[in-house]
Amino acid sequence: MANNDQTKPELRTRSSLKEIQGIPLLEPIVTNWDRVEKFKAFPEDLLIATYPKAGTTWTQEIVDLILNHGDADQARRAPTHVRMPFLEMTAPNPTLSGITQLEKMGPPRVIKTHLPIQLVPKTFWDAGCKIIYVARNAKDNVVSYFHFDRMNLVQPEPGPWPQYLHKFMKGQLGWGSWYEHVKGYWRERENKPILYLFFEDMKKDPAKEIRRISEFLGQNTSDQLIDNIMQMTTFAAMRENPMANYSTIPETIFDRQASEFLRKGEVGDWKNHFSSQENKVFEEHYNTMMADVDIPFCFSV
Ligand code: PPS
Repeated sequence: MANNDQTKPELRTRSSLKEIQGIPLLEPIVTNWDRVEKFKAFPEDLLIATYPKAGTTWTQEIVDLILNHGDADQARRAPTHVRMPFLEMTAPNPTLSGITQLEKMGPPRVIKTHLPIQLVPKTFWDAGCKIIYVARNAKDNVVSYFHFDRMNLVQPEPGPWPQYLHKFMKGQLGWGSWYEHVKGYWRERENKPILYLFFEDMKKDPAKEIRRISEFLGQNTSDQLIDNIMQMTTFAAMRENPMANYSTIPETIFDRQASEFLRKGEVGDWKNHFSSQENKVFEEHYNTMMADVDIPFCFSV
């Protein structure tokens, strides 16, 4: 359809959600689910798994720099989603279709996924692939997701904030329940090769978390290199880096007038969004949902 309003990008049709094993996913992902199920992992592949908006891109950049020994030019060889494809994502544009990209790549591949642990294709476990899981506190996570859904014209319409928060609590957003997502990987972290990280720890002491990632990947990274990688992956540095800030995604998909992809990158921004009543209701529900685990989430630093 022609776009008569020159001030706004032409709106793409937002996807609806369909379910796989009770988990809501974008409809094109569900339509092409057999490709995800049949995917073949190499033992050298690394999976970076997160609930959406938990710090995926940041972790991807750190990993790519570690594997490339801090070579900034090498890490700028292509945008994030081309260097480290998004496994389950399917789109008409082949560079945005994870499996189409991955099938052209040899090992070792760094792969992004938002799938909850029970939907991770069995091939990753059979091949013994390492997995880095990043979790972010629920309140900041839902705020970040809300702004992302405002700007990503492929995601379902977020609607007003109060209803959006309700949907998050009910597990009705894309990729399902945050609560079950973080718990699923937490419970398996000692049985499987999973490094479980927290966004808030990365903010508090990035050098320490970069070192943990490096050791998990079996890399011998010097203190100097850790420091360089830390400088190259600050929020400010990544926001300026066109190969790490998703600025190559067209405005017809990412409406940057609505929000930036690298929006604030803070811990505690939820305080600017939750009313005191919302916070009270959320915490009661949170305590019930998280009563069966003791995951040390931190809501401010
Ligand atoms: S996605 O679409 O699920 O892959 O998004 P994801 O990358 O997981 O999450 C995006 C949020 O992470 C913030 N971000 C950072 N914070 C601090 N430092 C660095 N380097 C960094 N890079 C990305 C990004 O700003 C999003 O959070 P919000 O709170 O919306 O700003």
